[in-house]
Amino acid sequence: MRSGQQSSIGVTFTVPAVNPVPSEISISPSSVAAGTDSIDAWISGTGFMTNSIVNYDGVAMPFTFVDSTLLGITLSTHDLTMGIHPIQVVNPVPRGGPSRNSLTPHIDGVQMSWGSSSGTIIEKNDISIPKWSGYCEQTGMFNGTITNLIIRNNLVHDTCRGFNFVATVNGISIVNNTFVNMDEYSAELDGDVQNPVVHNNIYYNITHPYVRLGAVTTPDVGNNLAYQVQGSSFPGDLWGVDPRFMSLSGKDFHLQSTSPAIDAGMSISEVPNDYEGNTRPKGPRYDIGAFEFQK
Ligand SMILES: [Ca+2]
Repeated sequence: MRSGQQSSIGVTFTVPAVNPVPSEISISPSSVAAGTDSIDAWISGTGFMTNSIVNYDGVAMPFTFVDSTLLGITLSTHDLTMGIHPIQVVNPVPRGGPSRNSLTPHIDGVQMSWGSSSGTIIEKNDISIPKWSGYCEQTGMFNGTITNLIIRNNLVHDTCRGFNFVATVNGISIVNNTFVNMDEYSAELDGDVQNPVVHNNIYYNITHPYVRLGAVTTPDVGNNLAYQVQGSSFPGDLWGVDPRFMSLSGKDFHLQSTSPAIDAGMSISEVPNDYEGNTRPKGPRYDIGAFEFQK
């Protein structure tokens, strides 16, 4: 070999840039109330790219790229059904791939949060939020300061968790509702709850006691009908008595003519009618549950 006399052909070996694996840390807001028409939501994380894919419920959707740590999406009524909606960000190859963690924002049946309210009535809703992939969803979430809330004539069924209070509450009436097939309490009264009233409700197949009383002052609970419910009775309860719905499997929670809930309720001036607007009482006394039996 004669050193220094040979030249080599130049070869370029390119190492391609590798896309990051995205990571999602949070979404804001993480939950909204059912019935919301449209909302802008923001996904925070790392490794986002202009040509990332954002999957919502497993389907790619348009998004706004702010920077590698923030993406925006717009959710419409079509997207905002009750329950859980997984969100995952996927980056293109080379490498890239799906985010290591995916977000599970959710829709509660009802939300009253982070403010103050007085004189609110929640009525005539049909709330059903089946457990999704082991996640226990809430019928309702209540924060803030709440005065004189009435929850009446609602149907809550096939839902994991009930009305959940982590609030300062003075005056709440949960009256003449029908709760069916729930995995947890129909109501959890935590926070600072004064003067709660729980009357005239039907509880059917609840795998917990029908109400959990946390830091509660002067509760007035009783005269409800409970069937296949854990725990023990409150004063005046019809305990272990089948309410005889028209069709449990068909989700028809009207009462049969032989129902023991008929004329078994207390008179409650806060409940002048039923789920369908029929005047209460029909017959001599109030019925228990969301439907007043119509002869
Ligand atoms: Ca009646």
